[in-house]
Amino acid sequence: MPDIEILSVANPPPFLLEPLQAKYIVHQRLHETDPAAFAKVAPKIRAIQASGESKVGADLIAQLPALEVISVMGVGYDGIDVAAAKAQGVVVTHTPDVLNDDVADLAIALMLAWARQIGRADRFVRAGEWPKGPLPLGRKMSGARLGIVGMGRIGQAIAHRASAFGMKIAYTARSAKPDLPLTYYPSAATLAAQSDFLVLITPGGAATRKLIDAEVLRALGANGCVVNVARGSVIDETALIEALRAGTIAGAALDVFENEPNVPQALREMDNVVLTPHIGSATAQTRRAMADLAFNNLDARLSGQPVLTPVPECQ
Ligand code: 8YV
Repeated sequence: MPDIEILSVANPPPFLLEPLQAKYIVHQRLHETDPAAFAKVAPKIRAIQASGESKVGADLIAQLPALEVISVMGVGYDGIDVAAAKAQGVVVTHTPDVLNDDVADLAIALMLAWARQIGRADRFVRAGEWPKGPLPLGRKMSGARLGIVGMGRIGQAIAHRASAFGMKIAYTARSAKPDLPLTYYPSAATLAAQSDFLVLITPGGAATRKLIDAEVLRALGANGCVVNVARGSVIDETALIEALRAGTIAGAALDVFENEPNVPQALREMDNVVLTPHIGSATAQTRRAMADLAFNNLDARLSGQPVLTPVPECQ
């Protein structure tokens, strides 16, 4: 069998990189580290291995005439130019479903962490503040109004968990889902006006860029908390910082940011904000399941088999 060359544009975990290297010649970020060497192998590259955060633009795709598949280890693929890939006959795959539980768990954890001040309480005890007096009171999450922006698989998993907390759940999405027993609002602003917690779990990309802007934050109001487990691009980060500063909203719990891994200093200094470093799917169990699916998608295509989980545009 001829040696097959692939390009990794991300930094895959060992449990993905090792099986790839066992079967293929893997050029690890060669396009960035050594463009001259990359130009020589580019005509032979048949697959790209990417992550949910990777950027694979039309310019890179155009340099790879033998490319057959872009396999994303992640459910989000907003950094991939799917139209350019399709135009060149390249299939794009991702890893849906296997991460639903973890991302939904984190959304609930962030809401609880913010409402019950877990981070602040932990810092309070460690700093020896307790003997001086009690921590200021937190907020009750059970029974509160939850608005979910995006009602796909993960949105539904969040709703399922939130119902166990007796939350009053509503959502917005591109269209209403009449089979769900939840209240639908046609826009993020109308949903925000009826929410205590506004959880974002909509795909990133041009269609949702800065969807959560100053107007939506005003609608959420002074008692509201915005929780982002989607993409940083979904919030206007400047408007968010301004709203947090001015008390237009009560707080935020954020797992994703506009310019990861850089988090604005203003957010890092605020006490009414909970911050995590994009860990929605970051458990050993789920990352392994994602890696297996990413490998199997890439391998299927290069073996002439149908891929397992193409992105919707490639189905
Ligand atoms: C990861 C993600 O960041 O699935 C996604 O869309 O954002 C994540 O789970 C990542 O792509 C893991 O490789």
